[in-house]
Amino acid sequence: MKIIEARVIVTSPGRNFVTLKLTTDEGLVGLGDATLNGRELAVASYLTDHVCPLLIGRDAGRIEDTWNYLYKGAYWRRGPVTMTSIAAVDVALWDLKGKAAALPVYQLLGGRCRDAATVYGHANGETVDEAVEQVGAYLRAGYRAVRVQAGVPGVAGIYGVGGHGQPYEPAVAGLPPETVWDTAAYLRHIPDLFAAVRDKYGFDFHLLHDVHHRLTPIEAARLGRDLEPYRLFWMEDPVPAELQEGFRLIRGHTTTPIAVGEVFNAVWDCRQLISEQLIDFVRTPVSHGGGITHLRRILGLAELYHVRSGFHGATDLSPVCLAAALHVDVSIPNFGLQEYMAHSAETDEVFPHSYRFEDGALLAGEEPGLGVDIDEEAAARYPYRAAYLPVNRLRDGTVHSW
Ligand code: GCO
Ligand code: MG
Repeated sequence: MKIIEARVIVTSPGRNFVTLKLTTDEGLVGLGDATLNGRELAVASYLTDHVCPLLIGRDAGRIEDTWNYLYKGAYWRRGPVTMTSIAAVDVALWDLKGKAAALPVYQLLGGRCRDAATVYGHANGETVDEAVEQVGAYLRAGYRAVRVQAGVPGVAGIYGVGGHGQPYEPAVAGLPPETVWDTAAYLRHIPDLFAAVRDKYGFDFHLLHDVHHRLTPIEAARLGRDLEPYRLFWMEDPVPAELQEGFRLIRGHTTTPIAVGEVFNAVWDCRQLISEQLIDFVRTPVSHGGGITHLRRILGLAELYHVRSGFHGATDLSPVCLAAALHVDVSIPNFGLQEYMAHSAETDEVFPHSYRFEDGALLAGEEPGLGVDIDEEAAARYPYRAAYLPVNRLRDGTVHSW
């Protein structure tokens, strides 16, 4: 089975998505998600200008070989643009292999280890009361794990809060907005948020929190300790993770589990974190981590060190990526938890899919391949709009991690 066409589709049904579509001489179509929030067109160009021409005439069945061809063949290694592009090709090839075999992708990955992937939803609020109320809504909807974010008094535009009960969407149309950050106020406020949630709903479900790369290791150690009474499932991205040994300091002070990796794109970004057992969950998404092929390598290493999966699943990863994540989730032995933010109705219209939410979990679906399609007519109705993630500053104007 040979690839005869490789095309990139950019669409913005509420937010931007980049999709690679491969067609074979047998008339089968494979899809890969190539969305990199705020840098979408760089990946679109990398694929269109430098990768698609290399795919024409290639045997669609040679997934591992194609991965190595694109990774080693570029000479320049890693980086989010390169690895997102390689991931899109890899995922589209797995989709094609499934369709050619008339099997859902998880069957090609060794078959089911579990029926469905337990997910966590996002509760948020400007105030503690609003956030607590939203946690209740998720529990009533059947979720067994909930991430909670809340506004911090005096700190406007904080990460993870949609405002007035709205779902949270980080990218903003136009040029990047700026937000303000106050570490001391945050560290004082967040333990009260979790005290209020546990006080109202008890301990019979999982709670999570995303620090979003804003603390130093010793500050993160303090927060991890202060949150211990509330038994979090994980504290996410407590510090920027370029300095992997920095996590030793956090680890030495707290038993709150740590999840890291949504900005990683290769096993080399987390090799030390995993092999020194400095983290508990790895969050690298299929679409930024070199696809199903490379992500399975990361999870294979992680399994040796008792590290489990916790794949990124924000709305800036398309339904194609979410479906691919689910096929990995149900087929690996060391699954932890899957993030799930439901996409908008417009996004679901552009990407019809067979995965579905049931009883706090997502079912991967039984269709051959990934079980996601793209409606190109609908996609054409939503042209690309420039949109960026915010830039963050301390009160004195210093640029800080967002
Ligand atoms: C998460 C993430 C997102 C990211 C977003 C950036 O845990 O879901 O931190 O909210 O900020 O995906 O594009
Ligand atoms: Mg996060």
